[in-house]
Amino acid sequence: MRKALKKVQDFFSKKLVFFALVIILFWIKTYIAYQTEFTLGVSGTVQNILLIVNPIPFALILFGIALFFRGKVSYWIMMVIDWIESIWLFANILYYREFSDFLTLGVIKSTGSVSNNLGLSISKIIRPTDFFVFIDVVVLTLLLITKVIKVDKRPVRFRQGIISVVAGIVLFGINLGAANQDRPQLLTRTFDNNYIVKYLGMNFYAGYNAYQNYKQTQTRKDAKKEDLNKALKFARQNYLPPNVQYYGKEKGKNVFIIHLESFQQFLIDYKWDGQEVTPNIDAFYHDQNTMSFDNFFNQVGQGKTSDAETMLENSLYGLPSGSAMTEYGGSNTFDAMPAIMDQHGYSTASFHGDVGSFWNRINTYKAWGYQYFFDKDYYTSKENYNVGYGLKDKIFLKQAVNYLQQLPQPFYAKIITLTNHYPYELDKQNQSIPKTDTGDDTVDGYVQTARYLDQAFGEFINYLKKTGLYNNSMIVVYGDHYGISNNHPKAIAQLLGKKSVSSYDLAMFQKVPFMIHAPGLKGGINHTYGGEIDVMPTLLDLLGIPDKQYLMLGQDLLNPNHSQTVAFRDGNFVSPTYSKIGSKIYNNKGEVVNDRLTPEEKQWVKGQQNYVDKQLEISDQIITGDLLRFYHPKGFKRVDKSDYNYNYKAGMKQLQEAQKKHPTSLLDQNHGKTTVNDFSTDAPELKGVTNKQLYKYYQTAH
Ligand code: GP9
Ligand code: MN
Repeated sequence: MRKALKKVQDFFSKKLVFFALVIILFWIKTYIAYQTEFTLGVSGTVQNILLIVNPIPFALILFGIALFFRGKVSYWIMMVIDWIESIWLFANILYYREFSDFLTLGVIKSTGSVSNNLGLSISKIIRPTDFFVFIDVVVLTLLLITKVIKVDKRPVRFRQGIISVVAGIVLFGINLGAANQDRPQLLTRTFDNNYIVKYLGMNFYAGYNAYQNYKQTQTRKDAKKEDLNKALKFARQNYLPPNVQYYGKEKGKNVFIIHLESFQQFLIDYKWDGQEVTPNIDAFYHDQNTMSFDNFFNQVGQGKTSDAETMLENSLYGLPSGSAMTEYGGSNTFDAMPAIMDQHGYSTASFHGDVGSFWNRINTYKAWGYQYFFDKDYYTSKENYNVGYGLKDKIFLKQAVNYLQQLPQPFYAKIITLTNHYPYELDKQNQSIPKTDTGDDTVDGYVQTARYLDQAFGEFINYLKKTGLYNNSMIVVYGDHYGISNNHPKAIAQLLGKKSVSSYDLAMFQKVPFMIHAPGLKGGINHTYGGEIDVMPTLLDLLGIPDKQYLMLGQDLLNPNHSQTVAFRDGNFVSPTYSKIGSKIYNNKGEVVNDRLTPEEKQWVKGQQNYVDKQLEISDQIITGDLLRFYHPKGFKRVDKSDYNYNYKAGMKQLQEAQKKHPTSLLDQNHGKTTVNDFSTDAPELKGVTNKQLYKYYQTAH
């Protein structure tokens, strides 16, 4: 018996065996944490394999360092690394539980941890089982201290270290390749910290985040107050006073921002298979109280939805690459629309059926001053309630109204739909129009999901009509960006009934709907050229909120002097007369006119290009330099991020208290009787499902 024990002891006292043991234990616990502590949204074989494999490469590299050292030192290096790793894992588990996101260096370093109330609530977050991540390090450390495991004193064999580190690097290369295959542009577009961890692991995430943080700190450090002054000068030069005809017309009304995912202007009145594809949105577009713009362009870059949100609520552009929300949303200062509305007596809320971490909304919204963020955690979600990124629109909206009815009025509510998203998949029972027949698989489903979105929109508008919200709200509806990318010119041509499409056609294909509906607002089609950057000043003017003091790069679309040159994120632009795409200049018939322009016209194009370049450059400086931290707009109170907590319980508590303080919610007006039954849906998934089963928090306040 003793002999056998001694044999075991000898075995584990070999350095390589101990090394392997450390790595295997580290690997297992990381994987357990992945599965039990984080919601990474893993689906499909590739993602599942990557999740298993991804802790290994960096473990080999980091622990491999120890193999270059001899005796005790080598062991202690392994243990120190293991402790650091375990603490990092532990800290993330706690942070994630409260904030549904991974820790960032910004949070740790800056006032972040304090301002996120982390210190205060740690005792509430922690669970005894969390300490499982320390079991292996504690045991291994004890075994070493008590010399049960003996230190292998043989000389260093460098080959071992080299093999471990090189194997780690090669494995990481393979991991990264496979990840990029499954989710192209994973790192350049910076979607979500969950994605980085899911695909590349906690260690890579730590390094990546440190790098991003370094980049941010550098540009931030270099930024000066003078840069702000330059930006202010530009904004003031381009500022347009409101149009008196519209100023304050919608003052005090509830505001809806309805975000139609991937919805393009060409879908308006579009017919396929002899049917209108989106009859509800079309009717809304043509309503006599809807002001509809038919030359309104999306201006997003890689940040897609997040860029659209950034523009709409800050009148600042997204970044040339990546997403401003993911890269700067958690650390920057903003003077955003929700905060402004809040300071004018509004409740502010964003509703979305995806996890809160996507596009870093959960952090960015705090900086923008959203009081509530009703993300996926607030809704009942079953397997068949979801498609793609999250809840199907009908099921999402049907549940969203439960929170909407509780918001003290007036409110500013942003409703972000999701189902009409690439790759436009929809289960059979929800399809109500045949696919198009271009033969391009990623295009042909578009009309089906657009139809689904349209029906969901229709159901929501019916709810607003039934409950009376329709009559005391300004309803803004817009498409965030293209649904069919320029990589499908043939299919696009077919959909548009053309032989082929030119670069000019593709630029025009970037139009998305922008509509403002309010009772009493004179409707009609407005042909002004404009884009997402212009929404904020337009809405503030309609709401009668003075906005001259804000640093906005867009202009009120309702001012007749509105600059109609619309910038794209890549520096191209379109306008009612001449458009510049790449090196070509087009007239409004889509003809290339580089050689036909008069010197004056050439000068004009050059002037517009300067304006566009300047606008984009200043926007980038504002964001990468965090310039708004130097700025204090008159009458605006800076947002304190620690005032916000979007976690379900905190949110519900806040909502209940708000209703007590301001009993002006729809629910209050309805004497506490829920209005959720006013939302009728034909969602097949909800057939026979009772309110009690569906609503996560049924009849909360009363
Ligand atoms: C995810 C959703 C989609 O939450 O908003 O973002 P997108 O891919 O369109 O940028
Ligand atoms: Mn989108």
